[in-house]
Amino acid sequence: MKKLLTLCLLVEDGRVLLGMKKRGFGAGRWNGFGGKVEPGETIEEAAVRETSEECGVAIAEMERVGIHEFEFEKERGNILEVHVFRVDRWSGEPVETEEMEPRWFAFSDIPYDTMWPDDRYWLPLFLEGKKFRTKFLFGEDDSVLEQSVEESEAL
Ligand code: 6U4
Repeated sequence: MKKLLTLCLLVEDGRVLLGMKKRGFGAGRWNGFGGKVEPGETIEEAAVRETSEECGVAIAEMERVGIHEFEFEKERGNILEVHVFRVDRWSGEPVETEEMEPRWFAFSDIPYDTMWPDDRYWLPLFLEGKKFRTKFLFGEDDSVLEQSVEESEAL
């Protein structure tokens, strides 16, 4: 079984916007904005909706830059396919919501220790403007058991 999710990272002047997830899946970690694609919705529509719900900004321009396949050892065969978007233009200022507290981070000051453990493997590629496909297998405490990260123009 495969579940589709989105992950949006706003980028401006050598900084990236992350949100501290306040509840639900991934709570306590800095992450991009996003969530599940709902029935009847395109992946892009889901990315726009979730970013608006989670930090109040309306995306005007974005590009798909990566696709992750996440699998958890406890639930083999259940794949989370996460589509990653770099957001280059938007309207509105990021605001705190019930779900997320947004904050800008310099590319040189990414809080990897309080992020999903896979992020340190692929976020550097994102910050270099590269496109990528990844696969991660997570074990106990979301540790990374297996990983593959490939640069890929074809998404
Ligand atoms: P709802 O249904 O809103 O309660 P929620 O608990 O908010 O769900 P969800 O599914 O909306 O979570 O969003 C999960 C978000 O976390 C998506 O943007 C994808 C992202 N994500 C999930 N696993 C990740 C991982 N291993 N590394 C990462 N982001 C991940 O960087």
